[in-house]
Amino acid sequence: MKPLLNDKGVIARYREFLPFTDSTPVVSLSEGSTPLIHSPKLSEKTGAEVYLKYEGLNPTGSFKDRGMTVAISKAVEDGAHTVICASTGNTSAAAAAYATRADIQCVVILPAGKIAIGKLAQAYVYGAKVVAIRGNFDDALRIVREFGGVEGVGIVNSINPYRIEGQKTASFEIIEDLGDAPDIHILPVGNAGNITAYWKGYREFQNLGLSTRLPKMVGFQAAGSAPLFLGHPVENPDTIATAIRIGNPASWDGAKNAVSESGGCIDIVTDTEILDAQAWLAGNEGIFVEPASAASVAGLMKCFSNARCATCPFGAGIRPGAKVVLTVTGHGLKDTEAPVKHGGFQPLEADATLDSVRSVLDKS
Ligand code: AN7
Repeated sequence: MKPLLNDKGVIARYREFLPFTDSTPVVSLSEGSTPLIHSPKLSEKTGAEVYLKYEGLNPTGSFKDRGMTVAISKAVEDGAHTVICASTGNTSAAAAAYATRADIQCVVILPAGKIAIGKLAQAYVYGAKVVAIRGNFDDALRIVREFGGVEGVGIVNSINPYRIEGQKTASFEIIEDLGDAPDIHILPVGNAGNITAYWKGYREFQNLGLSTRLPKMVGFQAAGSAPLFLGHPVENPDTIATAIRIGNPASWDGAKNAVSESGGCIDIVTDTEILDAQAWLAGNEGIFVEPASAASVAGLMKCFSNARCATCPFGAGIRPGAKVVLTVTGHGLKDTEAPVKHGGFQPLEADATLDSVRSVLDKS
């Protein structure tokens, strides 16, 4: 039988831009190459040309797979028998899947009671050891850092630079799809690894002459978990968007640099704006993303409303026709409780006859 070709995935596509040698093993689930979907209704609403980078279509349902394929491959190369991470849910899902793929152990440290059920299920079914701590994500990451010196144990949070290396490939894909970098890139910010990675990717392709410009980087935090916006750590972060319920981001400096070097900003959206944007996107564009991801969409809408912040880097606003890319970071199916409750959904009830079904439909 012919060996399976490993010709898909972030490492296969972008190996020359990653810290790989010929002997680095490749642990991949064919992640990346996600669609950049034009959004006619967001474009119409804003006058900009809006695209969604739909990262929920990665193998474990979030952008974390891009960084994890690189981090786990390097961990295997370095002889790790176990990887460990703190997580609000998506990092742990990705770490568990890629560790299993590599035949190594995975330990995940999670804030008890604050992980969406779909993500928790992923950690279990992919075979991780799950430890729920009485504390928040920031406590979990502190504990993981304390594992740093243990022989054979690799940390796969985004404090591991290989995670950032993998995640920067999303910028490469966007440049290749659009033919150049967009004018503005909007994304949700939690631990701030992703905004750091995107900025790195955009700069690298520009330095290589593969794009001619750099986008302004605009990050949105949840109003109850907004340390970067406030300029200081938040001790008890809270938001319905549990993925970004983070009070002391590890890549604080990376986010600050991305924003100041690009001329962008960090702003906030409320939980209600997040849930409204999530429902709007699903109901208008047929794209279901998790609450944290909807922060991008809520943010774009805010940029075009009167609530736009006084220090808006775009002055009078984003110019008509500007190319705007929103990263929607995770799939909506990971966390269905909040949107179902928010929507107050109830089926129409009918007897099991055509007449009864037609009659309730007519009345609705
Ligand atoms: C869907 O899984 O931190 O600013 O532990 O899951 O790079 O942290 C998740 C973060 C946005 C924020 N959208 O990205 C974790 C974790 C979703 C996320 C973010 C996360 P960063």
